[in-house]
Amino acid sequence: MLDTIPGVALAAIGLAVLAAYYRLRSDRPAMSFADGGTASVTVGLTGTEKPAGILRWFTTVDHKDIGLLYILFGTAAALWGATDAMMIRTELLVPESAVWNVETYNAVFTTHGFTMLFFFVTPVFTGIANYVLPLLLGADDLAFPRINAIAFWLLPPSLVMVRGGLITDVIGMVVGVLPVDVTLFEALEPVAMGWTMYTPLSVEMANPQISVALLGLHLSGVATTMAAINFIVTVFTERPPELGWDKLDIFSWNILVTSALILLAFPLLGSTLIMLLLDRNFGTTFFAIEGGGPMLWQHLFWFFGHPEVYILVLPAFGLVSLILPKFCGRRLFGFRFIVYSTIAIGILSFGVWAHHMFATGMDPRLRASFMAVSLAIAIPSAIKEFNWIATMWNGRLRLDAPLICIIGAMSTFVVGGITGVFLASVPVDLVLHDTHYVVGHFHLIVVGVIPLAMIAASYYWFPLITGRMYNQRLARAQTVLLIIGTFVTFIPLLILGYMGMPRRYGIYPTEFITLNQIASLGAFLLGVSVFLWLVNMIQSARVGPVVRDADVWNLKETGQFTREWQWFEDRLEERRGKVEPEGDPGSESETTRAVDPDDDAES
Ligand code: HEM
Ligand SMILES: [Cu+2]
Repeated sequence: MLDTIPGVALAAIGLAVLAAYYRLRSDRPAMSFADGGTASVTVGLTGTEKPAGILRWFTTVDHKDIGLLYILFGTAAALWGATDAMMIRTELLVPESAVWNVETYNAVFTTHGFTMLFFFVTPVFTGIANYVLPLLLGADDLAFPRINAIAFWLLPPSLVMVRGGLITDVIGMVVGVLPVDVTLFEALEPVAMGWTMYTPLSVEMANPQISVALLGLHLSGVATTMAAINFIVTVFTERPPELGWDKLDIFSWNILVTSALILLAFPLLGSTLIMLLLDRNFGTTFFAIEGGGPMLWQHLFWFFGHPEVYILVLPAFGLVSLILPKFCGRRLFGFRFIVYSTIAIGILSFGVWAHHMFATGMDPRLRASFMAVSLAIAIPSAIKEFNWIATMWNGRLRLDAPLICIIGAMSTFVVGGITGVFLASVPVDLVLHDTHYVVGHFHLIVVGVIPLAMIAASYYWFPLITGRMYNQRLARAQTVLLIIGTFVTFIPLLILGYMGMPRRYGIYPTEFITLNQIASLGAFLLGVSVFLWLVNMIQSARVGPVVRDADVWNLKETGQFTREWQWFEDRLEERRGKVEPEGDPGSESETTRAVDPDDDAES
């Protein structure tokens, strides 16, 4: 008792100092960057106040800039994770371990998973939401612009920590030619435990880089949670009064539900990672046999892990629901039911985690109940699919690149989703668990639905973001190639799984060779397709034809010219000098200029 008193006193003094500091701060005249979304209204915060050049990107708190940073970061991470994927598929071209050694193979599928799930999918969706959600709501910015910036800037260091082993390996090799001690670099090997980090393996592997990676994942979880809180508060507090819940657009609805899932799931992952760190470094026994045992890890991990798969996919569903009607010339069929199904998926997703553990020898009665809930979650998913199809029914379809992406996403979701329903059935899962069937199932979604929805968004909003148009023929060809590549890569994996090929092995019996080679061919098609997308985006952002009419997609005709496009139109008109720019007289000189992609985020 006695020794706690100084601690409590210290804490009290600390709090008092903090309180005094904030009192003082709040007495000062209003800061130009108040953490409220109203900053731009009250102080006329325009782009001209941003520092020029590269400094702008390091100091920005503008949601559009941060959105672009997120998208760039996520794309870069995706390319890194895709390099891993190409390495995996190259090794699997031949049955023996001929290309990489087994350790490298194990490391590569581990970092592939981490990079794609934590540093590609969620950051890119956060970026898209950052850019368009305030525009869709009619808000000036997110509720906490600075927290937004902090959340983003935590991601690059966490990626470096998670992938550290490879980086230190390369540094070690380069520095190793000089007469210096490289033991530290060599000690940190790439992690090779699988993205699910199952104990006891993850506790007992000596590689210290594992602990660094766990800290990196923890940090990325903090960043993701901060972004989620920001979105939740924004949707609740930054909506204009006339925008009721029934009028909230479908993408914002999906981001709201996704953020709620993040808020409930990621802190749990964070605590679980800390327990693993303690077990590894401080002799605790959370996951030791005499403690909670390896099953405790699996329960905690999958209680996060299953909601995580919906955290990944719900924003994609949001984009499909938002973009699809624009190219069908009709309103989204069953808007309400799509919202309800999103919420239902969100709730149910916390009740199915043990379907990842059917093969562990858990109580059969528990297994049965998890099977029932897992089968039930297919219902809201199917409701979405039916509503999308009904939206297209009798619509006037315009097969522009965004719609082709969306149709592709709907198709891959049918196969990806239904294969999941099979897995949810205990007797089937006992046969297929840990085979390539599971890999095929989830990749049809994480490579089919998710990137296709992102690319649909990129083709849909590219003119709004850059003020320029891309090469539409190339875009259509790229999308078709991506859809073909997805099926060519992952349908063979489903069959390989049925044939009994286990996942996470770099070596396999020769009877599996043909299907593996087809899958690798598909993966290279995917690579080509992504390359074409990249070329189109970069080249068009630089020299694509300038957009002069904001109604790029003829949305006015069908009454679907939504807020973000209205914002774009206002901005174009402002630039043309039809409308006096508000507030800052400094921007008057810009009014006669054509749309310049370099100042896309200025007004
Ligand atoms: C239609 C609803 C779905 C059902 C019923 C379902 C069911 C399942 C089941 C039972 C497993 C475990 C298989 C095993 O390891 O033996 C599984 C694995 C997986 N599913 Fe699904 N799934 C569904 C949708 C999704 C979606 C939408 C995603 C992704 C966005 C997804 C991603 C995954 C992933 C990543 C794994 C593998 C995790 C791992 O072991 O590394 N699933 N699914
Ligand atoms: Cu699951």
